[in-house]
Amino acid sequence: GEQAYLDLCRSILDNGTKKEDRTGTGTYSIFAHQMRFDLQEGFPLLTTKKVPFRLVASELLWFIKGDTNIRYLLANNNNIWNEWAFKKWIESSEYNGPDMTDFGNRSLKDPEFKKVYDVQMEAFKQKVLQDNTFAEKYGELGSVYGKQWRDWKTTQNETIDQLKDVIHSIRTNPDSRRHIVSAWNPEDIPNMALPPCHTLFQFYVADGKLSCQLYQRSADVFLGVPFNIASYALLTHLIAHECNLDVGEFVHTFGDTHIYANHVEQVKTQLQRDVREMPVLKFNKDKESIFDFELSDFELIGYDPHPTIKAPIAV
Ligand code: THF
Repeated sequence: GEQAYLDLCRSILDNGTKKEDRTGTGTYSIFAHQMRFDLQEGFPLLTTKKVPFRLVASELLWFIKGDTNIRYLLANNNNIWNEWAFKKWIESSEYNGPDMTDFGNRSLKDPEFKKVYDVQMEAFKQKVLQDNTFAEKYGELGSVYGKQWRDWKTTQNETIDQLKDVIHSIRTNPDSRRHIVSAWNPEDIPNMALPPCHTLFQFYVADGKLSCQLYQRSADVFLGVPFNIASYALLTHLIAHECNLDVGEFVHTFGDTHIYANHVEQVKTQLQRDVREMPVLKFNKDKESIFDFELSDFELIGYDPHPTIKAPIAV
């Protein structure tokens, strides 16, 4: 449960190697780790800080729809993917506003720049929401999760709907050892705003329960991982429901497991807090197919977390 997450944070702070990274922020990292969450014990949304479930759920519904355009997220007031679309926009030849090079790091260090950046980002968001042509071009993140899950293109130019197929295989052949969905499509990586961090997941059925294991190649332990745990837990609940199974375990396996240098103080704050009772997930069981769910179908009962801890996202 949550203690496994806190233990992981502690062990990275104690034993992590300082490395430089793509974003220029610097991280403390360890290589290869595994955590397990028994989904029968409750819904694994961290309680030692507030994790916005609404954002987790709308991001998952966006993946499930096969959508790769941030417009849907913006329409749901979800801003977690904005920076990656914005980056493509400011690097395009059509952008002629103020210089936004390295906007992530500069907006942290330079308050004057931050003001200019905020104006540009707000204008970008409004344009994606209001201008269809602009949204199609610049709201698009390319061949990210939704595309690979629902619309993987073969060399014969056929489409593979991995999510539909895996649900079919769980229902019809539960003992199969091939219940796999892969977001890692080497040929398509150049067309992605960001290569997938949660790379591949597998389901397993035993004793009427559905378990899921995720292999995550790169894990932002403070900001991303709490989202990722909740997201795959929710996905497991929905697929179990569609397949008339109970939920089993969510097993989270990691490659490069890191805490960004500018998240260390936040992690220390979180480690001083006591773990509270896990919430319980309720959802509209009248819906059968995972493709039919909307945000309003989900509800968390008894979520009483410690306050939010703010931290900058590395771009
Ligand atoms: N890039 C990095 N550096 N870390 C990631 O975790 C990550 N993701 C997705 C894509 N690129 C990544 C995006 N997921 C937040 C949470 C998840 C994200 C991106 C951002 C975040 O900032 N969460 C805040 C709340 C934000 C808000 O309220 O708008 C938080 O406090 O939890 C890994 O999948």
